[in-house]
Amino acid sequence: MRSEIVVDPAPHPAWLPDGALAAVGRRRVGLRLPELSGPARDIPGADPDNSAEVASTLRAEVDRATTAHGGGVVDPDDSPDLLLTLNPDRHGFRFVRDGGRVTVAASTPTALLHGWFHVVRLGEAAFTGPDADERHSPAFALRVLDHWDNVDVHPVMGQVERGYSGGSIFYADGRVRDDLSRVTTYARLLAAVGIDRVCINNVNVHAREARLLTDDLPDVARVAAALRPYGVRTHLAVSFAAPMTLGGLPTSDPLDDDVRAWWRAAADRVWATIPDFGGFVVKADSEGQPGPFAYGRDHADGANLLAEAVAPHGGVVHWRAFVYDHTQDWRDRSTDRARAAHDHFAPLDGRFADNVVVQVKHGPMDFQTREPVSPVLAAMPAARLAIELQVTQEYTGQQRHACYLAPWWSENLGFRPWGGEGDDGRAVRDVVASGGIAAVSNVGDDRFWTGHPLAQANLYAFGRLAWDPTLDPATVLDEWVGLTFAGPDGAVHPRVREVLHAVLDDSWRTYEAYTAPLGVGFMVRPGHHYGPDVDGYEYTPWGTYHFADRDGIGVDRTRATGTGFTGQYPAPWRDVYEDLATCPDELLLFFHHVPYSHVLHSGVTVIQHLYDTHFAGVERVREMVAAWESLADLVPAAVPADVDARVRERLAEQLRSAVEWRDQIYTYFFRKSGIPDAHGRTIY
Ligand code: GCW
Repeated sequence: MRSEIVVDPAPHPAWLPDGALAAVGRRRVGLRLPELSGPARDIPGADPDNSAEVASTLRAEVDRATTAHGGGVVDPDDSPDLLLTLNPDRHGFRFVRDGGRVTVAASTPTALLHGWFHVVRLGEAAFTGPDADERHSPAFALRVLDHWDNVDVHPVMGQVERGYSGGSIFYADGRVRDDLSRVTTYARLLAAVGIDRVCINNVNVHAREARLLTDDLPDVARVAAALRPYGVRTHLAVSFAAPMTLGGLPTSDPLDDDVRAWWRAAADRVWATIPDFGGFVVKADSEGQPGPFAYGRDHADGANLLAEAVAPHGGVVHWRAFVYDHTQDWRDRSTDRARAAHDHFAPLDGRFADNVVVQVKHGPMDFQTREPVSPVLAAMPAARLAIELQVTQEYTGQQRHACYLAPWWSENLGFRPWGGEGDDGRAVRDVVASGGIAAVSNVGDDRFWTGHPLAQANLYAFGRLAWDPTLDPATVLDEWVGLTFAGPDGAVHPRVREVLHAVLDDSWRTYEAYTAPLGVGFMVRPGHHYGPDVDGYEYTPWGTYHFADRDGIGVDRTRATGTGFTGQYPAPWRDVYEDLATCPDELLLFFHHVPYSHVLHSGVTVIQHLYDTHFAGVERVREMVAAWESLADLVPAAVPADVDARVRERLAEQLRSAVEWRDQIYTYFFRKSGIPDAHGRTIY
């Protein structure tokens, strides 16, 4: 039955198959959009919201849905089932249901488009149920997806750095693609979850990519034009050394007048070409990227230089706080990479211009499966901070493993840096309200967009949490299933729903169970970061060590005897993490070096926990495989055959890899410690 799989060459519809629009498409829809001026690009700067263009997208969306499903576009005064109307209103959109009729009102076409997709997401439920009057607006003003895409194929990192979904949707053959229709389809998917900004090139800006800012600006304008119909604005990652490498100046010193003038002129040209351009993203003095340190300046000097250049255009600068010494001597026990971002940035609080957003990775290390929340997020009250997440699964299975990350992100966003009592009980999501949220995209030119079809759920969830970080990850997953697996009539087979929850709800904890234990992190193969290698990074310059010896494991980051990292947290966490008695089990080895015999709060020893979780993790992967297998009779009626084939192939690899992780970790730590497993399982 499954042997003949016909693969559709068109990109997979992800969460917008035609069936997902059945409920709205069956209705009589009215649009009240006053005449809007011509496309913004004809009148530079005249209409940064691109009202006319997005409004015509909205009309086309309504036409497409109603034509497909038998509804129609009707006069807005002829009692439509759904009325979409532009109204001077506040931020976001208003949703009113009155006797089963729905009105969505917003002040801009982009907000109205988000409102339209809100109704799409609700499906039939939008039109049933009690009368309602709700306001919806995004929790974060800035919601950005960062692409680590290279124009040229990089000899080590390839077309997309940490990309696991084929090539780039923006670039091929060393240039911006001629056909950018797929970029517009991407923008549509993003609009459906409320994302409205995309940075289109890698933060590691190589020589070729640097030129996007100058010579290639017309091509960047084409990308911006492809994103614009869905209200998505374009950002560029730029090189701090650009005044020298592109401008021929003798310096990039942020306090040099010629350098300042160069950046102002560069920004003027960008906005003259792309009036709705968003801003610049910068990785400076990090992993070999140039930065202000070369001139004895600091990151505030560097960020403010660019901020000054983009300010006249209403632009923003996302300045990354991912700054640490990647040429560390592993023998040097006093240097702690976890401390670096706080050491560099906390003292600069108060010095960043208003249009600088300091973009902070969620954890102090590097997108690990488990880390504490970065203390920088609690240390810069005067700055606009953004939290940076990684949708691309560099350290979480590289889209070969199913690993639904929303529960992890949700924990980070809901974390209370002051413990819930101090500072009005604010959570990370409140701290970053003005700076927003950014994430590294997991999208490429793969048919399924994300390599693993189920990794689409991560992109969807990022968008939804960027809009409302209080959403429950299981509910978000349910929305994603409801849209993605909608049949032509909009319905999803209940078993598909059940199975996807069974496979994905706990998949992040499952991944954690069979990989590096108790927050210690890494243990991955150096370079590509896939698969286990316990000592892969142990004697390297990267600062990512576990310090396992025959007696114990973990990094002592206490104030009492370690690197003092715990002291970067405000109370109560500085003390909670410092003390073995209160440090949460899942972060134990991030903060403490303990003997293998140390007894966890859970009642088992560290070594027995490590043995047990690795076996349990593999068993859970087997259950995931079995759960997916149970859908076989629903292929292709309720699960497309090509999706099924790809998921099976990935699950088989996940199981193989999980077994490899289990056997290496288990064997390594038995050999190291000599402590037998209480359950006497096979050791190699
Ligand atoms: O996680 C690390 C990655 C690098 C990446 C870097 C960063 C773009 O291994 O590939 O570089 O983070 O966030 O800058």
